[in-house]
Formats: sequence, C-alpha cells, structure tokens
Amino acid sequence: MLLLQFSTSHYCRKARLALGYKKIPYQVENLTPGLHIVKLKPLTGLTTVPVLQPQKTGEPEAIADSTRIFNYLETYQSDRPLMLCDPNQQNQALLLEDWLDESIGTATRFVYYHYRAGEGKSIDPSLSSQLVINIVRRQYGITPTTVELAQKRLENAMNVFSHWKNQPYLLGDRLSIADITAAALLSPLALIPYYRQTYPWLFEKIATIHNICGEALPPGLSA
Ligand SMILES: N[C@@H](CCC(=O)N[C@@H](CS)C(=O)NCC(=O)O)C(=O)O
Repeated sequence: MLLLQFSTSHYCRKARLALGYKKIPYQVENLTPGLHIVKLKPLTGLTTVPVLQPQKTGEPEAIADSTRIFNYLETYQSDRPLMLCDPNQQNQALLLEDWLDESIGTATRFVYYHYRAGEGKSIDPSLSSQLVINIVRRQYGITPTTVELAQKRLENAMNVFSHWKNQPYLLGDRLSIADITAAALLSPLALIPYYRQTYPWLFEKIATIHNICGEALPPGLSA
C-alpha cells in the first residue's frame, strides 16, 4: 500500500494511525504542497491528502479522504477492527468521527497556524517556514476572528471529551475510529502551552494511542 501525504498533516496522521493499528505494511510518498494538485486531481477528483493506493490487482486505484480510507481498511482487513459491535456505540463513533473531521480538525488547524505565526514563531522562525504558514493562513482564511471561533469550538470539544480522562476509550471497551480520529486531529495542540497545561489528560491519551498504533509521537510529545 502507498499513502500519499503531507508529512505534517494531521489528517494524514489519522490514516497512518489506522494503518498502524491494523498492522498493515505501507509506504509513504510525501507530496509537495502546491504541486500536489497536479498529481491528485486526475487521480481522485479532489486535491486533499491523505490518499491511499492499495497497489493490488482488483483493488481500487486510489482512495481519497481519511473517512473513506478507514472504511476501506475495515473491509480490506477485518482483524483489529476500527468499528464497534454495539450499533448505538458505532453510530456515536461515526458521528464523533464526522464532527472531528469537519469541525474540530479545522479548528485545530486554525489555532495551530495562528500560534505558529505569533507566539510559537520561535519553533521555526525560518523564512521558508513562515512563508508556508502565511500561505496556509491565507488559503484557509485564518484571521483573529476565525481563530477565536475555532478556540471556542475546541473548548466545546474538550467538554465533550472530558469523560475520556476517566476511561481508556471514548466509546465502548476497545479502541475505535473515534479515539484514533481524536488523537490525530487534536495532536497539533501538543505544541501549544495553553492546551498542554489545561488538558494534560488529552496528551496522555494521544501518546497512548500513538504507542498502540506504532506511530511516532507528534511534535511536542516526542522526546
Ligand atoms: N476531510 C478530508 C480533509 C483532508 C485535508 O483537509 N487535507 C489537507 C491537509 S491537512 C489538504 O490536503 N489540503 C490541501 C488542499 O486542500 O489542496 C480528509 O479527512 O481526508
């Protein structure tokens, strides 16, 4: 299998965690932001990573979007399931995954790039890094007002997930798409002191899930 990705994308981290959890061997191809469109648009009709290429006769040529990658992996290999048996819990897991993808993953992106351009500039003050950060801010419309809205959405998410600190999984009695998606899409917050200090339990969960999935810890949590 080949995963087309941006090495720093939290949505690509989500796909890597699922592949790692299922212990499916894969390789990655890191695309160059900007040039990625030339490769992806004809292949998937979309411009986003992650994209999974099974590279096997009889399998699809390419699967775009992390949610579709989860669904594909579950049918490709039912061992170490990402889905839950209880239909009610599974419905909740699907809802959480979709909400995390569409709302919270975006909020994380806004807060993260705002931090990297301001207080967190010293993480990489190089011209090239700041140029990329500014392009991303312009591309997604990251302004002080949209960042404030994103911060509110993240506070709401922390309330929704607060029960997680007292139990191993968000839902049910085993790891699911909900835990993996939360661990990946909230991981960029590990570099921001406010979130580290206010929600230490979240980063313990993120580290545990990375260890279970055999994925290197995200920046801020790695040694
Ligand atoms: N819902 C998509 C979101 C993926 C996404 O937003 N990927 C970003 C990188 S974090 C991307 O590829 N952006 C480039 C573009 O939109 O052209 C998924 O879950 O795969």
